Amino acid sequence: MVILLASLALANSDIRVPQAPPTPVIPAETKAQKDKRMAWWRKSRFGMFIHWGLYAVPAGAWNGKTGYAEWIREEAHIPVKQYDGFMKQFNPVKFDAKAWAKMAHDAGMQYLVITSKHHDGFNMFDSKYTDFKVTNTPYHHDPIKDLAKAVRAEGMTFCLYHSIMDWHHPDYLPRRGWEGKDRPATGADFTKFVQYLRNDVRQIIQDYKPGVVWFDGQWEATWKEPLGSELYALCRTTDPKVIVNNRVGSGRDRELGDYSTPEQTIPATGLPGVDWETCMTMNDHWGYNKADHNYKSVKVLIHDLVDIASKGGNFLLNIGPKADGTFPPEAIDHLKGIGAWMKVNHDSIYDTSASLFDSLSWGRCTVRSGAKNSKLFLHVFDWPKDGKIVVPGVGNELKGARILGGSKLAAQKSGGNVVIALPAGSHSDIDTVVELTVAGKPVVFKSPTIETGTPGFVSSIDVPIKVATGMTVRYTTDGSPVRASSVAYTKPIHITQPLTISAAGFFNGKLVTGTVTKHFDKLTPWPATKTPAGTAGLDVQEYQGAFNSVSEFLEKVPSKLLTASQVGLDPAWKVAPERIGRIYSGTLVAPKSSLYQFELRSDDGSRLWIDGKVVVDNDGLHAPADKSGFAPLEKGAHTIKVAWFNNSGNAALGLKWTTGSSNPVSIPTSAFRH
Ligand code: FHN
Repeated sequence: MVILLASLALANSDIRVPQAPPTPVIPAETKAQKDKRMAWWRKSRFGMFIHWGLYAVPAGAWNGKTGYAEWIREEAHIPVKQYDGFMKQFNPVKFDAKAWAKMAHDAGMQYLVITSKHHDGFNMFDSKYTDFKVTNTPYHHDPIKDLAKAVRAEGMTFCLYHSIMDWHHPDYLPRRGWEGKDRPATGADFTKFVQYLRNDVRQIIQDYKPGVVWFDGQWEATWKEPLGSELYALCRTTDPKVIVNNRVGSGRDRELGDYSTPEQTIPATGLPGVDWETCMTMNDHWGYNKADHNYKSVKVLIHDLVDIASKGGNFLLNIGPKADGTFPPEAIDHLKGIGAWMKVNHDSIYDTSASLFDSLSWGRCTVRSGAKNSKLFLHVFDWPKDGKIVVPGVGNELKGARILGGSKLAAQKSGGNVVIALPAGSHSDIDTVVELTVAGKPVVFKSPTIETGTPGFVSSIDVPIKVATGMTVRYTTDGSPVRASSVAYTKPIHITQPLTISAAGFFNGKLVTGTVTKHFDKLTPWPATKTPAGTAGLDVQEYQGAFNSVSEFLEKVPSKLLTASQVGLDPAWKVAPERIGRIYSGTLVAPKSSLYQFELRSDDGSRLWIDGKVVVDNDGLHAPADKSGFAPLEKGAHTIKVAWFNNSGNAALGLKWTTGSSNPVSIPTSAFRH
């Protein structure tokens, strides 16, 4: 009997006697308390992400393929015992925690997030709850402990990434779809896994005191509420100061955690009102891939950092170290390049907030607001040809301007703008930062926006102008400058002849914004043909195949011919059809002569022709997305063709139209004839 128990224990090396502490409750917190807890993180703006684990041993290569990284066990279907064999090879003798911390610090990073456990389940720290850990490799040390000390010695905050999904623990469910007999789920008890996860997380917080616990792998069906809330509560009750990202919860139930984590993307307008951090790889992989030399340039990485900061976010930039404990040489080089720029310009990043301008033609803006003085950091990406940058709508008194690390500059008000002459001679081809100091908290008057995307009109158009509250917008329609004596905007401007609208904002009778202009042409409608007798609906040619673009089947022979009442998914389809292409064709009857806006929605790609001209191109492999285009049509019949395909996964197809500023609506079936 004793032998049997011993062998059972060895077989399940992850199992420890799980303690079952009471379910923690999320501690109450006022806004002021949360602001205090988040303060260091919000000021930091820039951190290093590190994905390091057993997957660095194969370094992305397996069975002749070289495109893998931290997902290699799943993607290459490596049986768990074979993958565990990498433990015997993991011996990062060149690992130098101080060197890693110094490289991060010198690059201008303020915090560092490293994987304590990724999806493969391997603990990169000395866990008390599993033998599948780094201290059981030939290395024997705990690199997390060493790195935590080194990072703090550099004055940075040490943080940990911990995956909820676990491809190793015998009680984690679901198994990988391909694992079958290799790892049967028989006897797996997910509640025991949850206890293991909680024990491990409590240990990493207690032993390493991370500033952030960065959860991930939260998307599988077994991880559902209240597990996320309870894990968040466990973190916050274990260390009330700890910050937890939003991937602690499945996201299906509600946004849990303290900040959002867009990945490999920068939200177009940031995420106003919430804390957020974009995480991004330097090349194409999170974990080390020895074949991946496709690194973004230092210029792109600095522009990403500035763009993110100008939208009020943090940038978490990833390194995937090698199995020997060194950074890839390209990563080292890029960190140095970023560090050289940060050495001069870090004041325009740390402790700044989002730009107050909608857009700036020459670059970005970050802001440090103060009661007495405020600083607008003007990031000049594109050096203006006339050597001047125009900053629209600044309402403050100007206190001075200078180039960070350089000379003073002359800044002057011109109408509602500030114009700053930049020095002649050489300048950074990445980002020259002008520090503009203004009196008091920054006041920026948003320029009015001419709210129509149409290129013109057929008979007439009513042009709305969006006005920021408290301002008066005045405009001209003859291209002349806008003055305090110009006409005040009170309702959409009705135009029947080609002209240019110029508009600007006034406050207390003074011009306080830049001037926006838009020209409207009178368009000749595409001639209609006589509406054919035909019947309602469209002809459809259907094609089979895994397409990546509509152009792959346009000239092909269709596998099926049918008809459809409109441009859209077949109502008979209960599930999204895959590996399919279609061409809908026939006549579209325009009820009046006008400029038509068409909105084409599709997943995957699509394209719309009217009278043989491409009006909307929404081609390519993508999730459901809308694209619009315009066509001036005479009343009557026009030819229409829509090509669409779905490669795999979800599908979507729809076509809407409008002739004015109202939202597009589905085209009635009566408008189609074939
Ligand atoms: O699956 C992981 C992936 O390996 C990597 O860790 C990224 C980084 O945020 N997160 C998941 C993919 O979203």
